[in-house]
Amino acid sequence: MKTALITGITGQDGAYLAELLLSKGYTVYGTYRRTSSVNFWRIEELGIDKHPNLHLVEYDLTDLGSAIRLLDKTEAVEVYNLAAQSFVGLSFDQPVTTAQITGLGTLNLLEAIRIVNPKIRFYQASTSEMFGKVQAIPQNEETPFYPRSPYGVAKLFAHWMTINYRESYDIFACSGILFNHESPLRGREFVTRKITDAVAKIKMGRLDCLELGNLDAKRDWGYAKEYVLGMWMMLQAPKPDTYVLATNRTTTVRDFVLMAFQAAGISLEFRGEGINETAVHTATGKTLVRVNPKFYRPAEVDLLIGDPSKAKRELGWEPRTTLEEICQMMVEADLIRNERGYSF
Ligand code: NDP
Ligand code: GDR
Repeated sequence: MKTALITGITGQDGAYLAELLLSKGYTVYGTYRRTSSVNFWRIEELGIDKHPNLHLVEYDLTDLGSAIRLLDKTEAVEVYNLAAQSFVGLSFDQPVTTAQITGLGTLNLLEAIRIVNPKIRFYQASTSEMFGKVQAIPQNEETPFYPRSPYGVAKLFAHWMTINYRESYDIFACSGILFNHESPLRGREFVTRKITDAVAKIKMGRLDCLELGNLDAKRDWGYAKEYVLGMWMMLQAPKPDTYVLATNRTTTVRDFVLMAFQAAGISLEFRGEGINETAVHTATGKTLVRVNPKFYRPAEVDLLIGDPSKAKRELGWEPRTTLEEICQMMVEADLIRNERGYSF
């Protein structure tokens, strides 16, 4: 059976992709970073951390030598590059680190592939953030890019490098332009999970009020488990290409807040405007959500909505789970975690 390498197995997508590939009989090498306390909670929650075909290997994206040794040692035939400094907000505070990890880190892997084995099939985790200040609605593979964050700029570099290595060296290098995808395994710094975790804490009386930034931002939110399947499908296609994965539906952060509280049986109503906007409990009048400008970004991506028709036509990929279902799943998972007294 095939051997695959996933960078960033400690992240949301890395965990789901590892689960998928193991279920297909792959041997999977998953990379993690050496830190003072490595966190494997996602693969533990999925129950795959002790799988005999899963091997965890230390790797830092910024080290070219490690990339070369990694490919040499694992003999992987498919490489999924999911590791990144992936938090847009942080990229404004740490633009250089973001460029080194998210941008140059990808180039290190592409170089390693060119040196070790150009027959490796490569997947690059590109993003709708590259569309930024959007030039068309909805966005597809032909839409011009206009990134609005150091993260988006770094990802755009990695995206074009992926295409450049495809065209220059005939490497089977795919770029998946994935729109936001969520799940109970989403990191708590991202807005959907921040909201569902807070809903659980408020419901249990452990938090009074949730503070958020821009409530008007619109995102095309899909289900992470379905998106990792799309990644795999890209690497099984007859030729390497670039694909958008999205749901073609967009929702404001404000509406996701309402949806999440509703999933926990709490009815809310928004009042006021701008930094004075709040959401109050319709029965008690208590303020449960307020705006804190500290969560605003120096430049914002106002509206994302993707057109996944190429992926449907050429790969047979389609999103199925609705945002309401994803939200319900996330709230339920956070209620259980908070009842148990721990939440990552
Ligand atoms: P996460 O933030 O959950 O995971 C990122 C992973 O990258 C973690 O395993 C992290 O390790 C690892 N990592 C960070 N820095 C380094 C480094 N220097 N060396 C090695 N590993 C590193 O991201 P997601 O799973 O949500 O996303 C996966 C990929 O897809 C990312 O590249 C992201 O930018 C991209 N993407 C995500 C979308 C989404 O909506 N989720 C949409 C479009 C693209 P550690 O645990 O140690 O921090
Ligand atoms: P995004 O996701 O930036 O789209 O990047 P995030 O969930 O961080 O933000 C979505 C929108 O919500 C607004 N927002 C807040 N965001 C956060 N994190 N915290 C808040 O309190 C808050 N209040 C409002 C943001 O301003 C933004 O408009 C994600 C990441 O997974 C990237 O790695 C990936 O490439 C893109 O999705 C597609």
